[in-house]
Amino acid sequence: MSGPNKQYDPVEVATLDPAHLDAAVTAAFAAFAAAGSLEELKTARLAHVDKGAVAAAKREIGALPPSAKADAGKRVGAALAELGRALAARTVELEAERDRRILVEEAVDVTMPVGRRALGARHPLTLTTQRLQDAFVGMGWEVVEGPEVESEWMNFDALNLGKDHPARQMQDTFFVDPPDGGLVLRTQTSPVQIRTMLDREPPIYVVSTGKVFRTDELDATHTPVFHQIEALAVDKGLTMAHLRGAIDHFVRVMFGEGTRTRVRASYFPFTEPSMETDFVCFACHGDGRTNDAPDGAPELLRACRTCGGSGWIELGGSGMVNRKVLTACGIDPDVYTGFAFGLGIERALQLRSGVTDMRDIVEGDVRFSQQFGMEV
Ligand code: FA5
Repeated sequence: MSGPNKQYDPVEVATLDPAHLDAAVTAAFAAFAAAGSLEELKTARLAHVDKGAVAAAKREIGALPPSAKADAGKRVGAALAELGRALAARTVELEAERDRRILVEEAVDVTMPVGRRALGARHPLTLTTQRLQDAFVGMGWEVVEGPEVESEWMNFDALNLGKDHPARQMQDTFFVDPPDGGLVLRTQTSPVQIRTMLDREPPIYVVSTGKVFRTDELDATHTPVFHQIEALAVDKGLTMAHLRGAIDHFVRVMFGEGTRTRVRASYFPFTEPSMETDFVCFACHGDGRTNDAPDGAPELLRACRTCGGSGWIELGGSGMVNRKVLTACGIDPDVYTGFAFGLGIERALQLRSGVTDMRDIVEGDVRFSQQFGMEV
């Protein structure tokens, strides 16, 4: 480094020597050309422009006598300008190379097969429940709900199922601990009838869906936890004809025009008279016999295993609301009449979609649900 400089002495200020400056510029050019990446070019710039011989020469100018400053300044300025141009040109080249490399390295082949993520969808049972509700809502009925843990009084007594009724026995009903505590897992959606009639004045047109529980074994047409839909109408002048009409309409909407159903007399303590609606067996189509029994098999083995040989499967029960039930709910049976029906929703899905085994509906295998499409 130089001290105070009274005279322009190129030896003492070696960096300002033209040959020295030219050599520094040439070395910088070589370093720029050798840089293979923008990172390396930055290193070369730091070494040859920001620091190094040319930067030192620039600093020395200040120490020169005024007469020498202009000449030295011009040469250093020209050298820096040359380096700036070379640096910019090399930057453009290296940026273009980097962009080309990125395009190759990060290319996306849009024709490659991708791993598809399955979309979620509603369970076929949910879809069936909503369709059933829609059939009633389309007739102007209202959807209501009731609890799954129900009082024995609502589930049985208010429905005229006395203490000695077989449905109250342990083999049918799940009792909530302690067993004499008066609570059960509801065995039917009919207690919602009671709750509704206690809660509002006629005219009443309501429908309720939900889980019910019975100590049944799991088989092709039974499960211990299943779903029912319950419909209740209470108004002036309702008759069995209205009940038949409502069931017919609902069966047509739900299962299509040609669905074969039959009604037969039945008994429910809470309806009088009562009837049962059956649909034709989806496995044997009504003839009560199976095709897969071996030749020469006894008659017993030829009976359809789905319907037990009758050719019909029970869809639900119905009837005119028993006068005793109307009275227990504070409705005058001399002024109002009512009808009610309750269907098994799993059975409705079996009928609608030809599901021969109820276990497929409850076991939760996604391959079963997928066959119903992806309605969300
Ligand atoms: C009842 O539960 C009455 N509450 C129905 C009713 C409502 C009658 C209103 C009159 C007026 P039932 O026990 O028959 O009735 O059951 C109704 C339907 O539930 C049956 O027809 C059947 O479709 C379905 N079901 C019964 N048990 C099972 C089961 N274990 N698994 C699947 N579905 C069942």
